[in-house]
Formats: sequence, C-alpha cells, structure tokens
Amino acid sequence: MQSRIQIVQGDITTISVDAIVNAANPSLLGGGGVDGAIHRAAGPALLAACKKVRQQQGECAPGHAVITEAGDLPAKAVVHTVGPVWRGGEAQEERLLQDAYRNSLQLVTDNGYRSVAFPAISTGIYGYPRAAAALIAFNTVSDYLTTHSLPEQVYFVCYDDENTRLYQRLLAQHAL
Ligand code: AR6
Repeated sequence: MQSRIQIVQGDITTISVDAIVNAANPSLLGGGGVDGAIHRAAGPALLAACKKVRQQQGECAPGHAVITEAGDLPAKAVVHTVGPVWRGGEAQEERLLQDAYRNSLQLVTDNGYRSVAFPAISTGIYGYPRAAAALIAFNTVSDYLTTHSLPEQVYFVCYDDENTRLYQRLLAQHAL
C-alpha cells in the first residue's frame, strides 16, 4: 500500500493538490520566503482574500491557521498558518509548531479536501532547527492521520537538499 505521506523536493507553488499550506506571519499580508513565493504566484486575489480574513478575525496568532481561496495557484485553497519564531526552545516553540500542523490539517479535513502540501514551517526566516522541526512535522502529521480519513494524502514539500534528506529518513523509519 502506498504511504499517505510523500516527500517531494521543489517549489510548493507549482504543486497540484487540493490545499497548500503557507508559512505566514500574524499579519497575513505576505512576507518573504515561501509566503512571498505563494503570494507572487497566486496574484492579487489571494492578498484580497487575506485582507478580508484579517478584517474579520484580526491577526493570526502563532499555532493558529486560516483558509482562503488560492487565486491563480493550481491548488484549490491556501491554508495560512503561523509557526513559532525560534527563541532557543524554552518559549513553547515545540507546542506551537505542533499546533500549526494540527490546526492546518483540521481545516483541510473540515473542508473535505483529500490532499495537502506542507512546507517546512518555521525552518527559514523563523530559525527553527531543521532536524527538530522535521521530526515534529512528521510525528504530528502521522498521529493526525491515524485518527482522520481526510486528508488521504499529505505531501511534505522540501525546498532544499537538507530538508529532503531529513524527511526521507523519517519516512523510511516510519515505513519499517
Ligand atoms: N516552496 C517550498 N518551500 C519553500 C519555498 C517554496 N517556494 N520557499 C522557501 N521554502 P520561510 P518561516 C522553504 O522563511 O521560517 C515570511 O516572511 C524554506 O527553505 O518561508 O516559517 C513570513 O511572512 C524553509 O525550509 O518560513 C514570515 O514572516 C521553509 O520554506 C516568516 O517568513 C520555511 O521558510 C515565516 O518564517
């Protein structure tokens, strides 16, 4: 049987899945890294949708997630979640990173989507150590999938070789 978790190396904006996850900031109004790439590829409709959510709900706190349309992206929806900024490990970073994955997955389930793609949340500008973040991402998603039938498929989209190696090792261990 094929695993419900797959590792892909590349640019998350090009992936055809029901929902892609954005590593956003609390303003929800765009930024650098994967957030910038997603807004550039999605066009102005995504920013307009984010502004609307922002007006209705205010800022998005770390660990929380919201869902919008996907503008010009091949995906149907974008889940915007805010990961923790790494402050040395004693500032609830692990719990907040787990929450970011779990709350994103819950929105995917609630909207009936079958596939979702995640970037390595918090491991760029927010500075979370990559190996620790990959382990949290992998375990949180695996645990969630054991108790939910949706999404059927989760893609971890790795932008660089280091993250790709880390996730592939975790998937290999998991499959044993
Ligand atoms: N596709 C997939 N992954 C990517 C892409 C891409 N196109 N571009 C970068 N990555 P980051 P964060 C990887 O910095 O650490 C923004 O300004 C990247 O290599 O995008 O959660 C927001 O507005 C890294 O492994 O997100 C926030 O202010 C991972 O995506 C802040 O950055 C996450 O890196 C969020 O920081």
